[in-house]
Amino acid sequence: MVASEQALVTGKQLDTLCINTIRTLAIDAVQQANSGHPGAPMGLAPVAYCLWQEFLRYDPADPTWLNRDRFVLSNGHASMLLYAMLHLAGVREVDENNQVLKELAMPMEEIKRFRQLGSRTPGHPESHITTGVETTTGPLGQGVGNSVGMAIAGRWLAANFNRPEFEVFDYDVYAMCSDGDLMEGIGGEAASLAGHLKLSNLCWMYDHNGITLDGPASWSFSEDVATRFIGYGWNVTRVTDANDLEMLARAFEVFKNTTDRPTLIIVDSHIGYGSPHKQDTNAAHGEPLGEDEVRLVKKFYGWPEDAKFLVPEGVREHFQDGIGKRGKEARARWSKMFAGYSEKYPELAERLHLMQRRELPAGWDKNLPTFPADAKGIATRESSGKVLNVLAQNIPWLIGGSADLATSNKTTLKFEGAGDFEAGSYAGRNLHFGVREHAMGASVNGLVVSGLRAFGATFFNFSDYMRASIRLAALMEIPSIFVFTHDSIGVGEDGPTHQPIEQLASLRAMPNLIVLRPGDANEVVEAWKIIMQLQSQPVALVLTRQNLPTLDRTKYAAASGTAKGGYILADATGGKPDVILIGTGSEVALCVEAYEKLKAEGVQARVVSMPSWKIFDNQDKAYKDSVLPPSVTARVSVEMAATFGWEHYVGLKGRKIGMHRFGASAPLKDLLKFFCFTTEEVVAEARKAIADK
Ligand SMILES: Cc1ncc(C[n+]2csc(CCOP(=O)(O)OP(=O)(O)O)c2C)c(N)n1
Ligand SMILES: [Mg+2]
Repeated sequence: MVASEQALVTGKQLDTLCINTIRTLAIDAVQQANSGHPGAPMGLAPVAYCLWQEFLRYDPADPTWLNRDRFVLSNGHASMLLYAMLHLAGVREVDENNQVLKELAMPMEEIKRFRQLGSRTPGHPESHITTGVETTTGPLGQGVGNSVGMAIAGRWLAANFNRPEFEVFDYDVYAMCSDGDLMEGIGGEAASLAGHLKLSNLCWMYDHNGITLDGPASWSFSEDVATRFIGYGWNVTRVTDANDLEMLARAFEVFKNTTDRPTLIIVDSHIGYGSPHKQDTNAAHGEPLGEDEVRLVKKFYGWPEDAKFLVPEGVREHFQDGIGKRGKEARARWSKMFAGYSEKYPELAERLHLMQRRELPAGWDKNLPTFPADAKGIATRESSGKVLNVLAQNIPWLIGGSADLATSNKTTLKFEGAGDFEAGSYAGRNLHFGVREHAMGASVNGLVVSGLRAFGATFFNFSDYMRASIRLAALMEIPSIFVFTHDSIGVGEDGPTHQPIEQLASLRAMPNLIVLRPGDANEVVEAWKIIMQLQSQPVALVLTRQNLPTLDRTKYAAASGTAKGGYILADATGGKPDVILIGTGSEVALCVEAYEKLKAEGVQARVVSMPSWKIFDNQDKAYKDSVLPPSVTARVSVEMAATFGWEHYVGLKGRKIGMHRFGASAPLKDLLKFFCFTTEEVVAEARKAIADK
């Protein structure tokens, strides 16, 4: 054997050693936790190894590097695969101030604490917990959805920040996914959007292992995925053996050389590779192997059977020589270039700095409108559109779009230079998500984790279609903006299919999501001010289709009270009400009308506008008691939605005017009468509340 052949063999042995280290770390962690999925990491270890070691442009010494390639594990149940990679690559920890620390993001102790309380190794990857996890995955399809937003962000950043001789952004986005990801509707929506936009910086690696949780994939999944993706406009290539590193490398080369479309790499793999039990496609696989089988598998890998959490000598060093060295050099080149860029374009560099810290530019709130009192008024979707257009001019990285309802949602950015984001023309600020609410939600999250402030809009009723993505934004602690218009039976003739009822209550139940339903145009301005200052909470901004009076703020309290979530809008003389009317959104004006009528009849009422329960709940007790004094038990809530939860504010004896059934198709004025959203009704309920107390 000549020397070069010898080196090749040793190299291959080292590759195998590294791959088996990934596998056995996953096996041991799952076994120790007695919970988790070892099979997918065992099958996919060579794919992750080849990608990270040969292609992924990532410096483990700086996981915050702006131009790093992104890796998404959409099949989040294979979380140990990602944790093993983070450990072996030696990725460093980043603190809450975005400072890179000396310590490892994924020390061995954390792998040993897989799935334990307070560990950095939760069952599914959570980006707010673990450095190096780019986005939270687990609900299948979300990760691939995020990856489209990340790829859009990559293209947008390049189009807006790159300058001749300064290629600040040219990163790629890799997403690993499974049968489940591609069965889920969101996966299809996201792939369709990515194909349409010709996002050639996007690569999905599909773990084609022929098995899902219940049994063979063929029980439920038989379409020709390759043909489907070709139909979406993707480049499709295939690796017929997940263990063939050369074939894998060729596939990644194909991706790198494809400049006009996203790439899908279909990888034929064996779940639980090396395990006699796991290769039986009828076997269940979302569980630990069991001690006996762990031994058998380790024997198959040529591994010491008793060793646990073993990282053989040379493995970490090999990663350092591969991804470590490549990443370090790439980042050093980039940093040098970026230093020159910062000198030549200090304003752009500063922008990137602000974006990374989720801060706002100076003057972000300048030129915001104030709306004069107007009885006829303006729909909150309309005033929101005006405010959004001002903010987007002040904040150059505020971008977004609608799921084919921009004209209705009033979210189009119309100022000069706003432009559209289209295939091949990636600088524009208006995204067109098409009728794909779920992929929109996931893409918005992908944009936000990439440093942009992004919004997605649709009818409030269709928030249900993207709820899983909203939930992940809340869990990830990212400030995604979801704009929902047509927020009640106020939709009118479109009828109950389009009239939200339970959406407010259900979104209010979601932890860390801010729900804001402003009551007039000036509350809309205040709502947007709150939204833009959020750094770790997503928002659902809930707006009307129909006009609402713009309240006279010289007569009633200032709209700035919105910042407290709920505030006294109109009060009884001496601040001693007999009854409190609480409304949100379109029902605030109704409460005010009832208040005036009660006042004329000599009844002391107070109106509380409560655009956000959560923000109100976060105020101190003294403030809350001043708005809703415990001694005043005669209370009425008014909201054109399910009343679920209002007892928290009106008390068990309080009265709740709301919707107790689905709506109906009719002109708005008929619906208001039919469902009792009239001044007379509110007055009558207020009187009953006083009588009941
Ligand atoms: C939206 C969603 N539904 C269901 C699950 C539960 N689940 C976890 S893995 C899995 C399917 C496993 O099959 P596949 O996607 O092919 O992954 P593999 O087992 O091959 O790794 C399911 C249904 C989930 N994580 N997300
Ligand atoms: Mg599968």
